[in-house]
Amino acid sequence: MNTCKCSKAEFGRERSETLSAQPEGTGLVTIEHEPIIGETPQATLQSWLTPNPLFYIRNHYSIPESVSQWELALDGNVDNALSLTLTDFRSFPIQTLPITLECAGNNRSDLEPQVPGNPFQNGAISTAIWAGVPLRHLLERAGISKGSVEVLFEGFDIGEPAPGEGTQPYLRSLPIDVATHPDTLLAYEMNGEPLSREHGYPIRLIVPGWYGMASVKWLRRISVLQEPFEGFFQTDRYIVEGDDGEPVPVAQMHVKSLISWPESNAQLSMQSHMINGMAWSGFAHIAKVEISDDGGETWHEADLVGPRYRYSWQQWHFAWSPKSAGHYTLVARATDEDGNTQPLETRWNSLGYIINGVRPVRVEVN
Ligand SMILES: Nc1nc2c(c(=O)[nH]1)N[C@H]1C(S)=C(S)[C@@H](COP(=O)(O)O)O[C@H]1N2
Ligand SMILES: [Mo]
Repeated sequence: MNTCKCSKAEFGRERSETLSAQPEGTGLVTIEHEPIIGETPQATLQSWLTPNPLFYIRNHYSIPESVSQWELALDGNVDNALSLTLTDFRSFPIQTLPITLECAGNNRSDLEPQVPGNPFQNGAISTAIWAGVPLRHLLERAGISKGSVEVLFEGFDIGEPAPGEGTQPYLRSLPIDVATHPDTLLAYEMNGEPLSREHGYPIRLIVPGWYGMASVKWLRRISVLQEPFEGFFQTDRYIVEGDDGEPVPVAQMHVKSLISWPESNAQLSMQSHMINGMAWSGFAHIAKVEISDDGGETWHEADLVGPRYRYSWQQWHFAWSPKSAGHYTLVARATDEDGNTQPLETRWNSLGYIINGVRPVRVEVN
């Protein structure tokens, strides 16, 4: 019996047309329209790779107008300053890596008491295969001079970060050892496609393992510094208070997991269900994920499944057979190979960063 009117090939074409007809960002859960900020929908968090149109977007300023005559300056404390075109980039070595980006403010809306800032749920995280040139290759070409401590990255986007701060580009720096790490990329491709405007066309920085704020989009200038950079997004934002009250910069992603399925308030039947989700850490591979169906009283180890890479999240699943009808509180807890375990409670901080406490998912079985 042939009830389908379309051949497989036609179906494929139809699908790709639907996908490309969708402007980037429209399938996201909108947090803000201008500048555009959106998170990945819950249903898409089941996919190890995030489709480009559903990759979360976080911008501080409006997306810069399309950059004609783009050139990237590499200057500062270097032996030979460089000016690079896109054609130059095509002649450099290419490195391709699957890398998870998580916004430092992901899950901010879970904090109690509430804090200001984008009220993200758990979708300010996505994974793509990034391709580009190791930054180190260009820094070696330019030659880092003696006395250098950091590398500063400037985006083409400009605005006033807070009232009274004055108009300035998005600026972030990295310590020299992170900048020269072989996996720190100047990326121009995302899942096999050129970067879209939303995600930093033509070139962006990708700092594997770090929260998203480090991965500067729309790069215009890279400068080697002899002093630590103290700009707004380095010292006023993306810091948390340490135990001694001193500000600690936000850097690597802390160990964390999420339950992709089931969703909160799901009604489930009395049978076996495959609970699934993701786990990640900027410090090391994931060692284990544990699941509890009683809000954290007892724990059971989940199976780690799918691809296993250093900088991308780890998929996991757990076959769960509820013993009786009723309400359950499911929680997942990840541990990485450095021995870091996801805390049961997030450490509250006033700017709402590094929110990695376990997140209960309440379901009803009947
Ligand atoms: N130039 C520039 N780069 C930027 C930002 C920005 O506002 N401007 N936002 C940063 C933050 S906070 C995050 S979480 C990531 C988000 O990258 P995405 O929008 O491609 O997901 O970009 C980072 N790079
Ligand atoms: Mo972010």
